Amino acid sequence: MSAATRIRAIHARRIWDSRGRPTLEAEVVLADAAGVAVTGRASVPAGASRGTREALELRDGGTRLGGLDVQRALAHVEGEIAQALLGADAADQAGLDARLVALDGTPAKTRLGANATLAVSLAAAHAAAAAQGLPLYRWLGGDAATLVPLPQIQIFGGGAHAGRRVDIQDFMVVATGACGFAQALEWTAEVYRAAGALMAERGALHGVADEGGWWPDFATNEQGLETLVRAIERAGFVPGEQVAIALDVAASEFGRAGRYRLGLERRELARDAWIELVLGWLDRYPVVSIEDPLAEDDLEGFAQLARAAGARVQIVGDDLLVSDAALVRAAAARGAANCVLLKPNQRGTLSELRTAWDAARAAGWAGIVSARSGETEDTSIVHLALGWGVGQLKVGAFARGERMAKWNEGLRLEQALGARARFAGRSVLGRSAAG
Ligand code: 2PG
Ligand code: MG
Repeated sequence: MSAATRIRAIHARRIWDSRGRPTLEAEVVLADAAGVAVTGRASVPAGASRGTREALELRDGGTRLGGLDVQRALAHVEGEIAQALLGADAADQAGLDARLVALDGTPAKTRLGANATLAVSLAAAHAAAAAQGLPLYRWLGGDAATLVPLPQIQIFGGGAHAGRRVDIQDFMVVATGACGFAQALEWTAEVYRAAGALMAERGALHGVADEGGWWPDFATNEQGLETLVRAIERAGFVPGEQVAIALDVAASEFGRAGRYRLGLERRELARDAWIELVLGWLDRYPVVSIEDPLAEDDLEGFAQLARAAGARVQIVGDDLLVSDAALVRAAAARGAANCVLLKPNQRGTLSELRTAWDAARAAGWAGIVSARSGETEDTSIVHLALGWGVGQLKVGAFARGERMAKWNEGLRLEQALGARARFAGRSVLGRSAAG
C-alpha cells in the first residue's frame, strides 16, 4: 500500500436531506506524501418507496424527528467502523468493503446500518480518487470511462412522492434523439416547461412532488401519459423519435399477492388484467422503458410482461432486485426483466453495487444508476454511471437543487471528456431476446 492512501481518520456528521430529514455524511481522511490531509466526502440518500429486501437504513426510532434521526448510525461510523478501518488502504475498495460487510455480519446490514457503511465506502472512494488527483469517474473507470449516460428525467411525480395523488410514481422523458448529454438536458428543459404550461392552462399547476416533477393533478393515470405526450409535442419534439417516455410504476406500492389496487381509479385488478392495461399503455404511448411494472413479490408477472413486451421495451427491476446480484441472476434466469436499477444505498457498499451491475451485464442486461427521492447535493452517482459505463442515469426531475446538482455535474463531465465523450443514445436501452 502506498502511504498516501492509508486511512488516517474517519469522521461523520448528521446533515439534512431534500425532505428536511436527517441523513449521514462521512469523511475519510488520508495524508499525501508531504503529510497534507486529503479528504473524501460522501452522503447518503433515502428512499420513500422502498423494496422490502433493501439493506437497512438505520434510524433511531422514538418520537424526536419522527424517529428518523441517525445518531446510532453516526456513532457506528465514528466508533466501530473507524476503529476497524484506520490504517487500511483506501485504494483497495474491494478489501475495505469486504471488511465493512464482515464487521456488520448480517445479510441486510441490520447491525451497523447500510447508511453507515455506504457513507464510508463511498467517502473512501472519493478519498482514494483525490489522493491520485483524479475525478471519481476516472478513478473508477480509467481511460475507458467515456460513455456519458442517457438521462431519464421526471416531468410529473406521483405515487409515494406525491401523497399517492396518482398511482404511477415517475412520468419521465428520455431524449433518445439527442446527440449528447447537454442537448438531452436542453430538450428536457423545454418539455418540463411545456408540461408546466399545460397544467397551468387547465388550472392544475400546484407546485411539485418530492423529486421536483409537477404535481400530478390527473383524473386517471393515463391522463398523465397523454399530458406528457402533449408536452413533448408542444416543446417541438417528435414523441418517440426525439423524446420518448420512461415510467417508474413502482407497483410494489399498490400491488400484492397478484392483485393491483389503483387508488386513483378506485379499482382492483388481478395480475392478468393489470398486465393487459400496462400493455395497452405500451401500445398507445411511446414508452421505451418501464420500471417495476409489477410488484416485488410478482416475479411471474414480470416474466409474463417481459414475454409479451420485453423485445420492444426496457423492463427495469428496482424493488424487485434491490441492486442485489443474486436477485438479478434469479430474475435473469426467469427472463423477468432486462435492466437493473442501481441504487448504492440499497446494498450499503460500492463493491456490492458493482457486483449487481456485473451480474446484469453478464446476463446481457442494461443498467441505470439511480438517485433516491430523498437526496443531498452529493453527485457521486453521476461518477458511478460514467465510471462504470452503465449508460443510463435517473436523478428525478429538472428542478430542485439536489437534482440539478447531479445534472450539472453530468454537463461538467461531458465537457471534460471533450471529443472522447460518447453519448449513450437509445442503443443502451435494455431489450430481451425476442420470443
Ligand atoms: C425509485 C426512487 C426514485 P425512492 O423508486 O426509483 O424515483 O424512489 O427513492 O422513493 O425509492
Ligand atoms: Mg423505482
